[in-house]
Amino acid sequence: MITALEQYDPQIYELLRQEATRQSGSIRLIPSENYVSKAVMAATGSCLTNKYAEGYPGKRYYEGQQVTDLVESLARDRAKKIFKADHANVQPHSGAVANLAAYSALASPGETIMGLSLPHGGHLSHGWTVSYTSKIYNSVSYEVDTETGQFDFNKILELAKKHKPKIIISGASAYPRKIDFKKFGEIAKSVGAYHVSDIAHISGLVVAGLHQNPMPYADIVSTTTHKTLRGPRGGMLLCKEECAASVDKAVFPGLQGGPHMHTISALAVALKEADTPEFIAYAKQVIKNAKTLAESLMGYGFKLFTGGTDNHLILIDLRNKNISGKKLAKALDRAGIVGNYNTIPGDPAKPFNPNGYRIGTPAVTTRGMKQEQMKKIAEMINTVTENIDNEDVVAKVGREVLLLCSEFPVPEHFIIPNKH
Ligand code: DSN
Repeated sequence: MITALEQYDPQIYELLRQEATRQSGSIRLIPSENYVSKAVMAATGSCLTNKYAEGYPGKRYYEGQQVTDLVESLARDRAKKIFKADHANVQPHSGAVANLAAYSALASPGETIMGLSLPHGGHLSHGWTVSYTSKIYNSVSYEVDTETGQFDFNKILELAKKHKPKIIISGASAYPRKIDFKKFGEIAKSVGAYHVSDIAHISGLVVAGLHQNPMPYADIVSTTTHKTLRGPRGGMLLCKEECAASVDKAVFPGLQGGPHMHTISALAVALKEADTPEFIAYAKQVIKNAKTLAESLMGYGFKLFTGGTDNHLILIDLRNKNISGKKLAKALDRAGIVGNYNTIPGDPAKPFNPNGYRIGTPAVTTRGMKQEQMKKIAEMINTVTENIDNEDVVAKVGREVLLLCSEFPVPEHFIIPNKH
């Protein structure tokens, strides 16, 4: 397939080769990114990209579904098994669409939803002002306690009593600690609200049994499939039987047309991989690596939001270093260490120029890196931070990054040959 691409479209071939080189030659610390297996990649690039399959297994609007029905049923069954859910919808094209579908399954336009505010670690689609979710619904945001970094459940309950939301959303995109989904479920129940839990970041940790599974406490659980779960890019909804029909209707025909069957086949593969002892070992290592990276960074005087991590993610508060998140992110990127600048709860700096830097360990763990390499990565982050305007030092760290990467190769399908 790669040969065909090279022959027909050398420009795109060359760009993909460059991206493969970037992905294998850099330390990728964006906590929502990963490397999929060769099997997942093969299914993603399969003939199923040619097939329309509007509808669901056994009830489609096109013929020729002999194979697609079996593929989607397999994906659904595997998802139900590992997330302990009554029902799974594997069609959402992304996490944001999955979230919107969950809301529209439970609430009518104009009703109130309540989610974690974006600068406090929530996701845009949790009702943040610039998201369409806040135009359709009346959106109220709750926050974390900026001193402790914990959720103040008394305040969340107070807010819920005041605004009487139809839906309370739990879950986060930039939160380094465990989330008590049971408590969110109790609050939702006490005010007569539905509970939607977005576990996009941590779903791989949930299936590995390393984080509380919100399934018993939420009406609908939403996730992306490509973060710690290590599947193809997409979204998924899991729910109790009583929500199954409304969830399915909300995804199709409510928000989407034809599902991406090639992605669904790749998701089925990833879900099979996630149901193995090897996956549990990977997920445990993700957390061990994050803890070591966090401790090593603190040893260099970095201040971390909440003082550490319980999961795959670390949020560095750079205010004591007098460097903006963007400046550090760009300098580290030049050295081949790739994270993202991020807001810090309680810091008034705007999301486009915040004082935080967000990193995580899923991708480096998939490459086989362990605690020893996390200490080295912390040292390299510190060296760049201390020499932020010295391009010679940044370039020297870049050479160390390449050396480290060469010792931990990524899955072989990333190596696209350069014949030019
Ligand atoms: N944009 C994703 C992240 O990087 O956290 C959330 O979906």
